[in-house]
Formats: sequence, C-alpha cells, structure tokens
Amino acid sequence: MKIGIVCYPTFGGSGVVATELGKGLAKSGHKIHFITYQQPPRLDFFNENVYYHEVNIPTYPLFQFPPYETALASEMVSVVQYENLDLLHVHYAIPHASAAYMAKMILRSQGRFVPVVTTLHGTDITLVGKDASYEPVVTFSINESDGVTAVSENLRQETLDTFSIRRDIEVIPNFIDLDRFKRLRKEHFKTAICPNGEKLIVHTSNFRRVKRIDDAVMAFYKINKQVRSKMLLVGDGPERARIEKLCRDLDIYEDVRFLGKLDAVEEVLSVADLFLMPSENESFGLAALEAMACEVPLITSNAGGLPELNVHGVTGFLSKVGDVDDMVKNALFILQDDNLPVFKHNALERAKQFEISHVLPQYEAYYEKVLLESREKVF
Ligand code: GMT
Repeated sequence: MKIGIVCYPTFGGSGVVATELGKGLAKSGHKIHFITYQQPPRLDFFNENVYYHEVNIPTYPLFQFPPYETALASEMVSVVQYENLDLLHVHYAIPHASAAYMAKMILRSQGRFVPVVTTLHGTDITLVGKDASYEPVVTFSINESDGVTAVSENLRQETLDTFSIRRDIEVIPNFIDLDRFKRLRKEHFKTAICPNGEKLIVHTSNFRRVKRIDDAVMAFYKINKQVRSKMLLVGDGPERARIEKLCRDLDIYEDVRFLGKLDAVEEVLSVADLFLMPSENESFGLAALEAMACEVPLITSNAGGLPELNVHGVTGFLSKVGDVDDMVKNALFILQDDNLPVFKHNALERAKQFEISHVLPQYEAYYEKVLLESREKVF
C-alpha cells in the first residue's frame, strides 16, 4: 500500500506512535509518505520505502496565525495526486482530521477518491477537542473519516460519550519495539547516579499540567524518607520551572535530576527501579509501556486507559488520581528486595503483549477493511 501519514513531528506520544508505525509499515514493504511540518525526531534512518514531504507554511504580514491547516491540506492533495497514495492516515484529530477532509473534498472534485483514517490519541479528545471552540469541527471530521481508531477502549468510550459520533471506532493500542526498548547493561550509569545503592525512580513526560508531576515529586519525597532513592525526570515543557522550584522548596534538589528531552530514553529506563505516571488523564500511557519493556514496574494513577496497561498488583499498582499516599505505600511494597524482581519480570511479560509485531497487523487489516468499504462507497 502507499500510505500518507500526518502527525505532529514532536517527542509527544502521538508523533512517536505515528512515526514508529510508519517505520514498521515501511519495513513490511509499504510505501510510507510522511507529511509533516518538520522531520519527526524518530525518523532518523534511511529506508527505501520512506518518503518525507515537508509542509511549507508561507507567512504574510496579514496573518497573525499562519494557516497551517490550509498548507497541510494542499500538501496532502499534492502528495496523493503525485505519489498516487491509497490512503491517508492522520494522527491527532485537531487539525489533521479536518485538513484531511478538506484534502479529500478537493481531490473528489477532481474525480480522485482517497480514504482517510483518523487515529485519536487522547488530548485531542479529552482536553482540547471537547472545548467549544473546536468541538463541532472535531465531531464532524471524526464522522466524515472513513476509519477511526482510538488507542484504548477508555478513549473510544470517552469519544462516544463526549461527541455525537455516528460511526464505529476501532481500538488499536500503542505498541513497542522490544528490539530497541529492552534492559541494557548500563551498570556504570546506575553507579554514577546512585553511588550508595539507592533505588532509582524515573518519570518521563512532556511536562504538561495533565501529567501531575507534583504528585510524582511528592511521592518521591515521601519514598525517599523511607528508602534511600534518587529521581530522574526526563522531558521538558511548561511545568519544568514550577517543578524545579518545588524540588528546591522540598530541599530534594540534590536527589532529583532533570535530564531534559532525551532520544535514548531506554538507557535511563534500563537502570530504573520504578516508573511514576500519576497523570490526571492518560489515554494509553506510551511512556509507561516503554518503561515496562525495560523491566520497570509502574506506579500510575487509574486515569483513562492506564488500567488497560498496568495490571494492578502484577505489573505495578494503580491509585486514584492525586492519592499520593497510596502511591507511596505501593511503591514501598514494590521496592522491597523480595518483590522487585517479580514486578520487573511481570512488567516485561506485559509489555510483550504490545509488541509491534502484534499491533502492526491490526493496522494493516484495518486499512484493508477501510479500503474495501471505500471501494464499495465509490462504485
Ligand atoms: O502525553 C501527551 O501529552 C502527549 C500525547 C500526544 O498526543 O502526543 O500523548 C497521547 O498519545 C499517546 C500515544 O497514543 C498516548 O500514549 C498518551 O497516553 C496520550 N496522552 C494523554 O492522553 C495525556
């Protein structure tokens, strides 16, 4: 198949999933055309089946906001026409689904039909999408997509509960490449960070409010009073300055390191003993899956799709959003020497269920289904 993939080319989960999906499909022989405003961070290799089309967004003094959606739709039209694409797969509803609808209509006016698959990732539904400023467009473009997938059952249900959706939504979870995400031998790194045998606790995110990083830091503060530990915070974003201040106020700045955005996050995860994800909302929790693949047990909130990933009492524990004391109690249980190896083992076993080789065929089968139904629509 010749597939156009549209995504946000950032370190964020939706961009990572879209890029890794495209890479996987290209390795399976499909021709993949990325259409983005910048090279996605994980698109850093050569493959004869991968093409990259940059969306050029010309500015003009009249524009307070450059019309990205218009430029994107035009680029989609051009790539579909000249590369003869079979299908467009857009990740994140806003504004990619509506831009794809515009491209589809332009192409249709020229006698060319291209089906559009939209994947919902979370914040496009749970945070931004339901805002009245966007809701009518989100509802319309989901309904007008030829196929819609959501990354968890919880997100599927939330989409159906929030918007007036007249179509099926297929659940296809996030996935992991276990060749890349595995526990690497990085003992020297562990010794450098934890010179006195401390436990190592990790959080990775884009440092947005929805991640409740204060809860992660407060949990660490309390854990550290009972079990000597260190904390690594990977990522960056709007909450960074506030969280740094919190660490100074709690006088734990010596024990907490901010690593910023990292490409090789698996190297950090390889030396971690525990991963914290206390999010207010989390449609799937790709960062937690990456941790599990590196044999790191989880302490998460029970928000969104996290219960579909983190098996309570097996791969870690779930707590109510904001219940830091419960997270601390569970963390101390996992960190006991007798328990830690069991949870680590279980985390990896669970991660195996989300191996890319299981999930990629689900997307391929879904594309086939959409293409078949679309042909029926056209003829
Ligand atoms: O986590 C973020 O804030 C980034 C966000 C995104 O859209 O890039 O991630 C969302 O999509 C990921 C991939 O499907 C999911 O694993 C994340 O759980 C989801 N984030 C939220 O729902 C907050």
